[in-house]
Amino acid sequence: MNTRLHADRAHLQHLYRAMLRIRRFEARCVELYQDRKIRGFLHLYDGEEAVAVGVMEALQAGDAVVATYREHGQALACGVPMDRLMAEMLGKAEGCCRGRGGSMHVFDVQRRFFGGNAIVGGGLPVAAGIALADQRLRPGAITACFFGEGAVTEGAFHETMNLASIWKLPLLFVCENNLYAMGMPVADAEAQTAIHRKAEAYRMPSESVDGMEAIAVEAAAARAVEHVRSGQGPFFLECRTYRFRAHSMFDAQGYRTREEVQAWKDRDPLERLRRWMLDNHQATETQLAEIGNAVEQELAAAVAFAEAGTLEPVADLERYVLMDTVPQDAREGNPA
Ligand SMILES: Cc1ncc(C[n+]2csc(CCOP(=O)(O)OP(=O)(O)O)c2C)c(N)n1
Repeated sequence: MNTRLHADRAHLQHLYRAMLRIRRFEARCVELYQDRKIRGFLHLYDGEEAVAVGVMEALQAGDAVVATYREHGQALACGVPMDRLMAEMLGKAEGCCRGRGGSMHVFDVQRRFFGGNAIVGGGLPVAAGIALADQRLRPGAITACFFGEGAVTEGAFHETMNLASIWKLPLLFVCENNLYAMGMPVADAEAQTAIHRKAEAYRMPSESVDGMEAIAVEAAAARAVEHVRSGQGPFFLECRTYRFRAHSMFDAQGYRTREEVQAWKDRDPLERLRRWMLDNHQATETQLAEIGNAVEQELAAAVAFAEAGTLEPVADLERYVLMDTVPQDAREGNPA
């Protein structure tokens, strides 16, 4: 906990608020899902909030972020407004992707938040492309790419690591190692379970950090970002974390014991930070209650905004579909 001593109380409270926004947003999503207002898949980030919040604190405006289908936390921490995100969850035209992305494909070009990707490992080559473009067109900007440890079994991961290293791309790899890829324990899928050591094969520096502690993640991410931004090439940051809920909304969770889940819940990043701030006089119960109230108000307004939003007519279904831009000849299979 030493690193925390270097952070001032306003910053600690800011981190707490950022994590609480994510936790409460998703808890409300569960209710909306049960009310069948959110449809499709819903992968929650419960327990992993310190990773998105800690890493995002180390980034700066103009940096790019690529995430996975478990990306509500990154989207909120990256600055996607909560009301636009909630409208997106409900499939409304007021959503950040006009309701066409939904939970798994949140996107916000203005904030350089480039998804949201349903394909495991799919964001990695995209992130390399963005980093390559930035290296030439926006010197100083870096890309942070979040992915689960399940993605490191994909070929795309190794191809991206290799090219990122060779081309010294301004790319921060952030592996959210929550120990399971759906029901697959990491030890059953990986010969090398110390995931950050994968970077050695690509001569890339790496670090493994306690992903249940926002300040520790922020400190490690700051070191990593400094390396990447200085032009020395990519960095691999493994954050050891845990998802408190099922993989998606429901699974039998036969792959882990209740005791294991409880042991990780005892390390809840929100509760740990709350307790630490109180014990060390970095916040009062009243201040924390005020933060909680403000988050509840923001959330209530976001839900009201989303519920009052518009469902686009079915006739508009093909609008924005790339196929519309393909010339008629090509569509019919005629060579151009
Ligand atoms: C290429 C590909 N293969 C398989 C799947 C099915 N799938 C969805 S999530 C998932 C597990 C991924 O685990 P991990 O990358 O560790 O992320 P986590 O869900 O733990 O955040 C799998 C195998 C997929 N979406 N894409």
